[in-house]
Formats: sequence, structure tokens, C-alpha cells
Amino acid sequence: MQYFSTSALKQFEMFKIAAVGLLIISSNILSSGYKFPDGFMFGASTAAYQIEGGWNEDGKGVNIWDHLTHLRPELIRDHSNGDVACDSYHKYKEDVALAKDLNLQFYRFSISWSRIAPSGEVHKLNPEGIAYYNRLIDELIANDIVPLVTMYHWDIPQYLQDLGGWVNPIMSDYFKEYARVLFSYYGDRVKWWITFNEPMETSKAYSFNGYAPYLHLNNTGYYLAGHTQLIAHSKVYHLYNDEFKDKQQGKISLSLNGVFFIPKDEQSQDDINTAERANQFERGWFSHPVYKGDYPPVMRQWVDKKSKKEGRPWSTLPTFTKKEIELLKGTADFYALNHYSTRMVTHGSDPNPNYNPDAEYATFVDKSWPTSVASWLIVVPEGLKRLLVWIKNEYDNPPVIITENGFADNGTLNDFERISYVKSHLNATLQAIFEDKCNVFGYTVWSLLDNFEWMDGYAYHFGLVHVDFNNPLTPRTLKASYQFFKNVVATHRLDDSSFTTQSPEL
Ligand code: GBH
Repeated sequence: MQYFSTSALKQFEMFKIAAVGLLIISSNILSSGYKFPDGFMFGASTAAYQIEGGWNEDGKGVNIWDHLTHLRPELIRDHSNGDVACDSYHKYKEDVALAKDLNLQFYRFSISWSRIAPSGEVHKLNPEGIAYYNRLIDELIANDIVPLVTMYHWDIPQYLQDLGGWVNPIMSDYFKEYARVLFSYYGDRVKWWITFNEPMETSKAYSFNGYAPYLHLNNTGYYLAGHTQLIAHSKVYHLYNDEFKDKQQGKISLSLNGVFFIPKDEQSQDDINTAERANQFERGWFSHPVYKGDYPPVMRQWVDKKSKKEGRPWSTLPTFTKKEIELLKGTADFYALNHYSTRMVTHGSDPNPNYNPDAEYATFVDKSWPTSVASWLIVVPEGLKRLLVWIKNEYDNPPVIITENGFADNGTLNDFERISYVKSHLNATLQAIFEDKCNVFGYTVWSLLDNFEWMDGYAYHFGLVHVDFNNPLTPRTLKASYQFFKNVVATHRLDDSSFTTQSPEL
């Protein structure tokens, strides 16, 4: 507790207000009453560029987010950047102390490639960058917190981007060599690896006004970037299997995101087909190759057909060789799921470029679904339950860990809407486990801290812990949701009573 003792009094004051609010909010969120199984793992997630700061310290190289935010600040909602962010590069012990106080079994963080190898090439490593993650990993282990490490959370070194980034197939080899460095230095202590965070989002950054590198290469760039990441993932999986696994005994997967699509009219066969097609384009794009060996047949068919109609000599969706298909199949030791929201769909086209036009669907929201400050983050806990069932049926009930789930608001400490969101999604998870027999073994909240929310800068907050970005000391303050989550971790239950009766003591 020493790390946040300075603001303890303030927090107690805040908490008194919070406790009253909780009594109000807790009454209108139903809990199924189930208890999380004993071995169920709870964690919190962050990503390097969003929290670390220290953007040019101790030999770190420039990555695409340093580059974009410095060159085009006007693209970021509040013209901000991650130069300092939560300053976790210096305050990592404080972050670990928070995770410890929450009693988390694990902490998910990502490694900044350009901190390890400034240009991305491994013949020139940066010892101080390597030392930073050694310190972080050691600090976690000293506190009995399991590290779950993402190798790539959207921050490719700028030099590799200048070589084409993820649309250049050779990146799969650069990534493999970077992964080899990580296994060699950290694999003795890290047993849980995620190669890519949300490869679909990385791909969008090549197709239209998305994230860095902010390219506009349409679906050609979109599918190429996805293809390279899939090949890279399979190479890293096999590298680990062949050269490290015997000794290190770890597990590998990739974190896949996506809206879950449900039929607008649950009785309409056409809407049912459209929802299934949309889910295959959104989620099957990466899961199908990894679980079944190739792109989903419906995706192959529809993109090929469209490319032909457009008079292209080949399909915009690249083709795997037989060998690549074999190498991809079976490369997820567990299903890592990032999930935030759900949409209803019907056959048509959507004005939002986030929804792949090749899949021909239009999205709708139900007016009863609660919203958030982020227009995309509509609250549909039932969607998570249905998605977990979809994954169970589609991929033969794999072990699933939710590697991200969380809620955006304006940063209030009395974040009852976040509590409500997390609680209802945990409840949906419990229902999936007990009513649908889904094999879910862990849940990770996004995020431990308020942080740099990409194109939304510091305007939207996702943390259980508030960070004051206007204060150069970036002080951390616990929110009401922190206390809520701490209680869930401690009791493995969502019961209102246990939380509201215990909270004033904290
Ligand atoms: C995750 O991505 C990221 O892994 C994490 O870094 C991030 O901080 C967190 O979510 C919260 O955003 O429909 O045009 O309005 C979530 C990625 C963000 C992808 C919103 C779809 C929709 C934009 N999603 N985006 S739009």
C-alpha cells in the first residue's frame, strides 16, 4: 500500500460516495448467483505504447505511434501522444503493487519491439530495453503475479514500417527473430505468450483511416497485412515448439477481437446467414486458419467472387500454400478473446468502414442497449455469452481466456457504469460456463490504468485506476470499479451483498 498512501485519505472520501452509489447501482444489475471455479484466473491488461512513456529513453527506437503522433498530432482527438503516458517505464513497481493489491493471478502487458531492438532488426539489440522488461517480469514474479506477455500490440518499429510493415511478407521473418529474442531472454519466467494483439485492427490500419501507420490501401492492404501476421504467428508458434517448449513449458496464442454479430430478425434465415458470414469475416478470418487450417470457406468464396466481378486478375484475399495451411493449423494453445460489443445485422452495406464491405452486411443497435462515451462501445452482455457459445461450437470447445473486456467513460472516480459493464459481462461469462458448458478459464479487464487510447488520446478512460495526465507525476487514484473488481477476485462471486457490506472497510 505504500505506493498510494499519499492519496489514501482522498480515496476514502471518494469511497464513501462510491459506497452509496453502489447500493443504488447494484440493485439493478442481476447476478446469476454462480461462483467462478476455483482455478479461474483474474487479470488486468495494458499495452506498451499506451502506458509506458519513456518514448526515446535508454536507447529505445521510434515506432509507428511515436512517428504518427509526432508528425500528425491533429489526427489524435486531443492532439496528445504517448511520450509520457502513465510513465510506467519508471513507475512499473507502482503498477505491479496495484495488481498485487487487487490480488490478480496475472498481469497482461505488451513488449515494445523498438525498445528491444530500436530498428526492429535483432542484430542490434538494446540492453537497457531488455533490462526494463527483466525488471518488470521479476517484480511481477516476486509478487506472485503471472506475466502474460503480448509480443506485438500495434507498435512496429518505424524502420520496419518504412520497409512496408505488415503488407511486406518478409515481416514474418523479422517477427520470428524478434520472438526468438523474447523467448531467449524471458522464456525462463514467461509461460504465457500472445504473439499478436487484434491482428484485424492492425490490418485496418492499412486499409482506411484507422490507426498508425494510417494508410489507405483498401481491402488489398487489409488482407495482405492479415496474411503476413498469420504466417508470422505460425512461424513463432513452431519456433517455440521446436526450440523452446521442451525446456520452458509455456503456451502460445494470439488475441482476437471483434464485434459479435447477431441476426436482426432471429427468425429470418437470411439474417441468420448474414450474421454467420459477418462473424466468419470478423473472427473466423484469424481463428479459422489457426484452428482449422485455412481462411473460412465463406470468406474465400465471397472475396474471390467480388474480386472476379471487379475484373481483378487475382483475389484480394491471398492464398496459403498447402504447407502454410498445415503450419497454421493447431497454433493456438488456448483461445484468447478480446471483446467489447455486439451488433445486429442484416444483408446490406454499412457506412462505417470498420465493417468489411466484402461481407455485405449492415449493422443495427437495439435502442434498449446502453451506450458509452465511445460510440462503438454499446453494452450487450448477452452478446458475450452468445459469442462464447459460438466459439465453443465452431472450434470444439477450446479453453478460452478473455484477454480484454472493459468500458469507456470520461474518467470519473465514481465509475458505476464501468462496474455495471464489467459485472454484467462477468455474469455473462458465468452463464456461459455453467449453462452452456463453455471452457472459459480466465478474465482480463481492460484496463488496469487509464491510458493513451490511441486516436482518442486521453479523452476516453478505461482504467480501474485513474491517472492524472495533467500532473507530471502522473499520480494514480483508485476508482470505485477497482474496489468492485478486487472484491470479485477475492470472493469469486458477483453477489451485491458481499461487495456492499465489505466496501466501507477498504
Ligand atoms: C482494444 O481494441 C485494444 O486492444 C486496446 O489497446 C484498446 O485500448 C481497447 O480495445 C479499448 O479501445 O466503430 O469506427 O467507432 C479495441 C478495438 C476499437 C476496434 C474501436 C473497433 C471501432 C471504431 N476496437 N473500433 S468505430
